[in-house]
Amino acid sequence: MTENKTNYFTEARQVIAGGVNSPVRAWQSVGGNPIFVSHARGSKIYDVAGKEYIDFVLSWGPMILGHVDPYVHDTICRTAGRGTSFGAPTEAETRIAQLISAAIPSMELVRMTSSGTEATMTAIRLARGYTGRNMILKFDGCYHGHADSLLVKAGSGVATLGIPGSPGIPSLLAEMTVSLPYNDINAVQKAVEHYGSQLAAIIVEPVAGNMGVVAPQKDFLAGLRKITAKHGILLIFDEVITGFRFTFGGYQNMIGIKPDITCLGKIIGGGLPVGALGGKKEIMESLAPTGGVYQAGTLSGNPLAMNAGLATLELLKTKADSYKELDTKTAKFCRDCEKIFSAAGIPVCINRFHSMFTLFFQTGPVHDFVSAQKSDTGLFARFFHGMIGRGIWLPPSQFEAGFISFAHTDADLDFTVQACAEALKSL
Ligand code: HOZ
Repeated sequence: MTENKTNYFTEARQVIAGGVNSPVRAWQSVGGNPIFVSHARGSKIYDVAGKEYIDFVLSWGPMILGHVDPYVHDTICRTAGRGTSFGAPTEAETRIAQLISAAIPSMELVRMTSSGTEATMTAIRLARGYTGRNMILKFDGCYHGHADSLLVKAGSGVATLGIPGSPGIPSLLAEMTVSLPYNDINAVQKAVEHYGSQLAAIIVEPVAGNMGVVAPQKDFLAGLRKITAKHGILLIFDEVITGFRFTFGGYQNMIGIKPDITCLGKIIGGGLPVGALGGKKEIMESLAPTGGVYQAGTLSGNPLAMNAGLATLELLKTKADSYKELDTKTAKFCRDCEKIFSAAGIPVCINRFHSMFTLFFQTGPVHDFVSAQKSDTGLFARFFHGMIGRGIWLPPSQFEAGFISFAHTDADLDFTVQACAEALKSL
C-alpha cells in the first residue's frame, strides 16, 4: 500500500467532514489515505513531500492546457490585481458568453454559474418552469452534480461509494426522476410512451464520464433528439466534462445534434470554479429577470473565473491541430497499455473517447452502468496503488475518467506505460 501523508489527513478529518471537500478525494474505495497536493505544473502534480506524479486527473478535466499555463496564469494575476468580486456585471462576462455561443450555436443565450452542479440544477428548474411539467429522465451511472433531482442512480462519487440514492432527498422529489440504462433507446421510447406529457426534460452526458468513460452507441443521441422533439420534452446535454474537451465547442458540434439546453463547466473556467447553461433564446428568457424561473449567485460571473476561462478559450480556439494530436496520442497510449495488460494476462477493457479514458478491470464491453459495475474494483484498487507508488496520478475510483492534456509529452506517456508494466507484475 502506498505510504500516505497520514498526519495531513488526520488533521483534516478533525475539522472537515470526512477530511475532504468532495467525497471521491478521500480514496475510500481504493483504501489508504489521500495524498495531499502542494502544487502542479504542466502535466505534473507534486505532493506535500515534493514527490512528482504524472497527472491524469487534471482536476477532473478542466486542466486541458496543463497546469499553470503562462497565459492563463498571467491573466489571473492581472485580473486579481483589479479586484476579485464585484457582484455587478463586467465586460468579461459578455466576452466569454460571446465566445461560448459562437462555438456552440445551440447556446443562443448563456447564464454563468459557479459550478456544474448549479448549471444542471438550474437547467432542470428551467425545463420544469418552461414546460410546466415536473418529471425528469436521466440515465443510470450518469452524474449531473449533486442537486436533489439528479442524484438518482448517479455515477461519480455516488457510484464509487455505492450509495443507491442519497438520504436527505425527499422521496416525492426522487419519484419525479426516472433513470434508465444508458444507450438503451428502446427503454426511453417505452418510458416516454408511459410518462408522456409529464416529462419536462431528458438530461444526458453525451459521452458518459462519471461511470468511467462510456461512449454513446450509434443513434442513441439522435434517437433522444427525435423522441424529445416529438413529445415536447426538452433535451439537455450535460457537457460539463465534454465541452471543449474534444474540439473547440461541444460534442454536439461533432455529431450535429442541437440540444435545447447545454450545461458546461470545468474547461470553460480554466481551473477556477465555474459553470454555465445556455440554450434557445425563448427558453433561456424564462430565467429571471426576463422570466419567472429564479436563479442567482453572488459569485456567478466572477471576474477571476471569467477571465481565466476567457484566456483558456482564446488559446483553445487556436488549437485545432493540438486537439487532433491529443486524440492520436491518447489512442496510442491506450493501445500500448492494452498490450501490457494482454502480455500480463490480465483482462482489461479500455474505453477511450478522444483524450478521456478508463481502464475497466474486466473483459468488457462496457456500454452502460450495469456492465461498468462488473469490473473487479479490488484489482483496480491494487493497480491504483501500484501506479501512484510509481509516480502516476490516476483517478482514485473505477468509476471516473482519466484525462490527458496538451502538456503531456510522449515521454510522460511512455513512462506511464512502463510504470503500468511494472505495477502489473506486483498485482
Ligand atoms: N465529481 C467529480 C468527478 N466526476 C469529483 C470532483 C472532485 O472531487 O474534485
